[in-house]
Amino acid sequence: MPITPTPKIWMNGSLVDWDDAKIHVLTHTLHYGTGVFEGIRAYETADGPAVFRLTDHIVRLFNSAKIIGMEIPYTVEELVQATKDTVASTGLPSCYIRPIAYYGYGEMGLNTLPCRTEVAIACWPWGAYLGDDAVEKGVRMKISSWTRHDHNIMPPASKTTGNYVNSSLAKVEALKAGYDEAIMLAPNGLVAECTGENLFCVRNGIILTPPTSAGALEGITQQSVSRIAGDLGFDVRVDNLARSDLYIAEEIFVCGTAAEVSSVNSVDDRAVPCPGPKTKAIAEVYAAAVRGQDARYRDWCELAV
Ligand code: PPE
Repeated sequence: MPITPTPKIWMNGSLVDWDDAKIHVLTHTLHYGTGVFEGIRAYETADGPAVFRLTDHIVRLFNSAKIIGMEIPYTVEELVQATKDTVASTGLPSCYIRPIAYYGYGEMGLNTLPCRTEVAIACWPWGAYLGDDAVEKGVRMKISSWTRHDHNIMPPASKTTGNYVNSSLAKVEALKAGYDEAIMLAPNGLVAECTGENLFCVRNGIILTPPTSAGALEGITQQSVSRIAGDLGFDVRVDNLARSDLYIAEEIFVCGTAAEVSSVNSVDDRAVPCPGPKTKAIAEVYAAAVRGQDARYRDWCELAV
């Protein structure tokens, strides 16, 4: 998706002009995929732009870094404030936010110990990731021929930039085959997640979502949606899913910061009822929650100014 420039990008402690936010071609992370990143959204609320679960996202950035042994030379509070400053500097009521911590120019070779971590935070307007009517119409899914990372190959719990080669391979394969998105299975064959979303599946009235141990990212939308589903009175459980569970599901939806809540209308050409009533109810509450319109979830909205 094309990027629309905004005035400023936060880089290593200060806001610089969009066009000046540059790195050297010998930047370590460009060569080895040794960065960690986040995807966050700010939404328009009655009180101004609010960043959805900002602190939780920044904490996860630090956890991603810790998993790969990277030290971030800032505190969580500093990067929370830096994110707010970046959003405020755009003047936009809502936007997508991309913080990234990476090893910069100056060291080469696989030993990251001497590398210095740099941090940048950019934001720009970004629309619906899986299409504007992804709740109503749903998306066509294909089980990928690519396997999700094994925990001892690339830890899937860390949003490491290099991990996303796996996601890109699966995404492009699915698109070229005429599908909208791919579902990734773990090395043991159980359902992990999608290329950039967590997955939920309804079977026998119970809403199930795969655990981190199956290779799913600890999704912040996944957690939010689970809480919302519980508050709506639904039975929600973290449990393993086989691909056959997907083929006979009563409903499937996927969720993520970029994708929000999107229905699935088929998996490997087996139709899934869509839009399902539980999916619709959850998507509606989520859309209100992120915009600060539901008092139960107001503390998830962190005002940018
Ligand atoms: N799994 C993966 C692999 C993933 O990348 C994301 C977010 C999720 C699950 C959902 O996590 P959360 O956003 O905390 O609910 N994917 C981000 C990047 C997508 C991209 O194309 O880049 C996002 O949604 O921002």
